[in-house]
Amino acid sequence: MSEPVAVTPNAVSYAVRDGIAVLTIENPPVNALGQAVRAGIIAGLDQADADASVQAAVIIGGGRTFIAGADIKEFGKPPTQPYLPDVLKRIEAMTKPVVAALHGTALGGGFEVALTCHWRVGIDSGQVGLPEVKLGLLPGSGGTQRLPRVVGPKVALDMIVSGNPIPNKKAAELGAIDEIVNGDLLDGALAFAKKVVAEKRPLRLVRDMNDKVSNVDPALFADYRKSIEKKAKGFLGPWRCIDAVEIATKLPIDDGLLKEREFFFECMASPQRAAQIHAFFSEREATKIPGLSEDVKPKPIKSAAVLGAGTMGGGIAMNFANAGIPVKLLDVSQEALSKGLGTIEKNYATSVARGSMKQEAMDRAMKLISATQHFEDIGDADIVVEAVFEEMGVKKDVFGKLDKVMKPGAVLATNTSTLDIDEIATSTKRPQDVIGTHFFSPANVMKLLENVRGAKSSPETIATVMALGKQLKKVSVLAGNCDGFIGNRMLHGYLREANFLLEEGCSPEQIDRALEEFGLAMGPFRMGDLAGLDVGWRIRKGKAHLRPKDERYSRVADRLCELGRFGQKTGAGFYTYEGRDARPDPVVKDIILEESKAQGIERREISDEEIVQRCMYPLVNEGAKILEEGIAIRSSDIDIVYLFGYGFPVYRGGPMFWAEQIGLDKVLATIRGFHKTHGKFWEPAKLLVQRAEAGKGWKG
Ligand code: T1G
Repeated sequence: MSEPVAVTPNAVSYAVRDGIAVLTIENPPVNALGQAVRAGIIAGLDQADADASVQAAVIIGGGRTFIAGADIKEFGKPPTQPYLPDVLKRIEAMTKPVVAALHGTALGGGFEVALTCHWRVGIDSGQVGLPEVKLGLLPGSGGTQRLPRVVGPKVALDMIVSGNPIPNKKAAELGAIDEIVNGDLLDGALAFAKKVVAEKRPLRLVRDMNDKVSNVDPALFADYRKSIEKKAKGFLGPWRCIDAVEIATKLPIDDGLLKEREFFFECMASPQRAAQIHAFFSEREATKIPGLSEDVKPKPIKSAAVLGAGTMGGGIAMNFANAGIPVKLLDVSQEALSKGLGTIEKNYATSVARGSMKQEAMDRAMKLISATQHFEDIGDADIVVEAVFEEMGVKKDVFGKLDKVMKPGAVLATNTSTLDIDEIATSTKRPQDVIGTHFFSPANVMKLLENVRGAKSSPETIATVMALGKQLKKVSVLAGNCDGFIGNRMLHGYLREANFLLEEGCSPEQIDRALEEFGLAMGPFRMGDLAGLDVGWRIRKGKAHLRPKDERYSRVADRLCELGRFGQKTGAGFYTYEGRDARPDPVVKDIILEESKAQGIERREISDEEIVQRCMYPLVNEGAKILEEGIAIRSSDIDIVYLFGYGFPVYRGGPMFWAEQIGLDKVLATIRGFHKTHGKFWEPAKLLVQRAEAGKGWKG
């Protein structure tokens, strides 16, 4: 092979091996299609075309992956030439075969480059996909027009609307990859290119494959739109993805490409794209902990224990098993253990029945979960996560026992959702090993892991639980220690205002509907009925003595609980239930009217806009205080907590980002209005005032 020559510095190198040009993309970490890469591919293809000794070309990714997409960091900035469509046009104009060699994650524009090449080979372990919809976009460089021509419109819809990648093996079965290479990928790609040349195969372009996009039943798209109605509500991208794929079955490809580009720019200009890309980078930013130096190494977690075989404990144990980590579930009650293991097995069986998990994966996971009633059986675990009753006395007693049995250096984690980590740590002789790892229910489903540092949690312990989050495929955020940490602390204001609005004139269904229209997965009252109203009731009763006598307080939820109406689990809460079907209940309406009267409140018509502001702005105001106090490291961490733990719509980017898009000055003005009308709860956060009056966002 000739010495690789950098066609464009740090982007694409060019070499010739046995008459085949090899273009290697060198743009770590993921070979994103930045300007230099785009220019380098064109330059390399020009060189290959012009060199009579070159018979074909291979495009391959250097490092760990093929091209993983456009350079997202370029979005929102003025586009620079050559544009990606120019690169694709150059590939299609090649007079010699071009073979894409795929490994790692060939995603977005990367997969679009591959689909434009004449042939595609890949190694088994790689994946291909078009994840643009997750960024508020759609494949904007031919993906919606070429993929249906290769795999058919139905599979293309599944891939493009979900944004989920598929393994190269599956792609080969579907015809999107021509050969799976065993052994060295480059050798395989070169051999394939030589074979194509030797067989004098005519150059095959996807654009000329029209069989699979001809005579397609239009019902496919109507049905598809119906199938995503609930999940895609409020989003723009998924609907444009369907429109674009439908176009591929109606127009010649060049017209289709123009239409796709139009949809792409529409999505690119949408605030949803800005929000979803904010979420993409924020999720990664959240793992960066200032002050945690590079040389602090996380402790390896090769074994775990979970204390408490209840709903949370069982779900947490499943997370470890799913990550291939053996886990011991400890509960002093055999009955609780049997029930817990039964629930775990049922959860897995449901996933297998749904097709989201293979039976062998379930069997593997179940084998990794063992049960015990004895503390001494868990002492050798690298981490123990406590998930017992949410009461400080019980927690401290359990941590005292853990302090005695766990091996030195084991991480002692608590799943508490609000209690003081430092106080729990006082019941051990090793506060440096104590930390909060707050999972969200259902723990085996919700992605958020809110890690909570105690005053004495060591850097190593912090680094270990942050790395554990990645191992468990969670999205981790580090919070400081305060009542409610980040998420639940912000939730107080949200729930307080929702209940006040009931007394001021709203019904539970009006508030739930307004907030679900806003984009929340579930409104506060349906959510309360689902989670169980007794949980909050117990916490409020525990804090009643702290509440100033003159402080406004809504008794609606307490009165429901006093009637034994805890929500779905008792068949009635804010709604009555036939199965999961929630129906408004006149009993609740009467209680609300009585409470309005008791509070001397004149009920009034309340707009959906006021409902959204009254319920969402407390998140922003409390978020600003959390930032001020250093409980959250950055505003985007707060967004991540709400996106991954509380069902905040990702197309709004999270409460803090959403407030910035409205304008902090406008948000502050409304909060000041509420402060005048509704009193002290609406005292604007100092940081909000400071940033709004400076005309700035949260950063910079
Ligand atoms: N552009 C710029 N930076 C990117 C990037 C991208 N496409 N993908 C990842 N990074 C950065 C990331 O921010 C992080 O930076 C580092 O790379 C490692 O990422 C035209 C318009 C590829 C599966 O949506 O899904 O093509 O924090 O921590 O866990 O139609 O990154 O180190 O500074 O995630 O191994 C479509 C997005 C773009 C793929 C690797 N492509 N990336 O996961 O590493 S739009 C995507 C991922 C497009 C076309 C359209 C993942 C990954 P830092 P990481 P990872």
